[in-house]
Amino acid sequence: MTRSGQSGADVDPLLQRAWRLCAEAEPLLGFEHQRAIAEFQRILEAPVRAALVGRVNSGKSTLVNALVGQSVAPTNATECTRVATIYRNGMPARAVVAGTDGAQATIPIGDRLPDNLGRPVDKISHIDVFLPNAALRSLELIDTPGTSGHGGNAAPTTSSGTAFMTGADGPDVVFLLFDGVLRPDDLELLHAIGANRANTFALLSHSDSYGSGPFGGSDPIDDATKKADELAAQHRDKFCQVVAVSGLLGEAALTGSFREQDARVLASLADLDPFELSIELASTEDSAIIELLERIGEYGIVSSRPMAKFGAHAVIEHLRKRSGIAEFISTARPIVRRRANLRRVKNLLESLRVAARHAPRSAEVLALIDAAEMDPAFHALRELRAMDLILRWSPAHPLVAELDKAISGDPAFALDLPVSTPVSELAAAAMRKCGETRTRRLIARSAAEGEVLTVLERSYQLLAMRLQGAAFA
Ligand SMILES: Nc1nc2c(ncn2[C@@H]2O[C@H](COP(=O)(O)OP(=O)(O)OP(=O)(O)O)[C@@H](O)[C@H]2O)c(=O)[nH]1
Ligand SMILES: [Mg+2]
Repeated sequence: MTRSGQSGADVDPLLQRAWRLCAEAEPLLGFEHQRAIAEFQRILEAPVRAALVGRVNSGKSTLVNALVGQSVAPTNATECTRVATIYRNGMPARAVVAGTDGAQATIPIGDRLPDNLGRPVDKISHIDVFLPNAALRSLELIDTPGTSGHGGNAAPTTSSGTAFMTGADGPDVVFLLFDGVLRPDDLELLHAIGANRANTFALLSHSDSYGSGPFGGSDPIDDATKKADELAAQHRDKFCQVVAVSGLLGEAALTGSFREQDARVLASLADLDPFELSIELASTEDSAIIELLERIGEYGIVSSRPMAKFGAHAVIEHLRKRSGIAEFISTARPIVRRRANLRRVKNLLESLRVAARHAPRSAEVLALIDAAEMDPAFHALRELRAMDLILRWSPAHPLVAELDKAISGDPAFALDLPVSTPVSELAAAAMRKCGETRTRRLIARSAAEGEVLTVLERSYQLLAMRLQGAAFA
């Protein structure tokens, strides 16, 4: 497993078991399914794909640039991205333009995807952009045209419709960028691309200009962060996380575009009081200040003025922290990977069951699938079903958060303990949780709650067994 960025002991047991199932099923399925099995295995090990969706100007392409660490995606204050574009690791840097007629044309790219793609946008299905880029090895990004644009399309695609986003190569996870208000077309879009709570992350974008902005009484990013927490509680049934981010600050900090001369321009504004500064920024004709405004916005200027005298590195570190992107990636990365693995294994099981129906040794293949489903490594699929059940019954139920933690596959997170907790203590805590969950199950208030607690009791039991094994290894 190399392309997925996972190797050796890091490989999710869920994927290892799925691989074994493929290997066991292949000889029983017959020659005509060999290619399909190879394809299943390719998908299991492929990097995670995240689609960035949202309205025009919500900041999708800016966030792509921040995540890639290179300003490769064109951005603009007016409707900009017209074609779904997949950013992936590969050499040499190039864009492969896939036409709606099936034709493909390769164009070399420099720092940024060119405006001229060689054919009209309505004749393009999508673009594959390859960049030699470490960040893209484990996470591929699909930048999409905004909804509610002039094209009036509710789908993040051009003429290819949503099919491109729902096939086997479609996204594993969805990052929805929004301003905090969930509109009917956002929901329509999420539905059309098959997004669900398990794989949808909501990003409250433009956090640096949230609320009353940088000259208001409070810090817009702090306000946006509080708002994101409220939205997470309000939309618990729709998103697995809601996080406030500023793509603009992230792009400036993570692409290396903020330079020493920018820090000097910033330092020249250090002595102005907030009122003078607001006037200066609103009326300036100084091209260096205008460029700085484009690069880091008003909040970037206001909040990083005190760091400017220490040089560009101090400003970059401040912008990086305030953007919320590095933090989002470090907390979301393991969840994203796990959610992708679960989605892929779920699809694999469904496809294998279909293939088994037509196979000469059908009963044996079905028995293999049943055995895999009973395997502790596949218990997370039961947790996912339990999640669907509780969400249908009571989206605000505290068991939703508990299941989220269990599904993560991360023992410390699942047990609400610090990451530094010794394995033996984690094992003891898992045993205790198992006992407590049994007691809770006995007094469950509904069949749904009882079913979820049965699944969770098994989750803690399996976790305890795994940790005990690790403690004695
Ligand atoms: N202040 C601020 N501006 C941002 C932020 N993210 C993006 N912008 C600006 O908003 C405008 C739109 O950004 P894009 O990244 O092009 O938005 P998009 O969602 O890709 O737009 P479409 O491709 O048209 O759908 C640009 O002028 C960006 O500089 C942010 O976090 N804060
Ligand atoms: Mg865009």
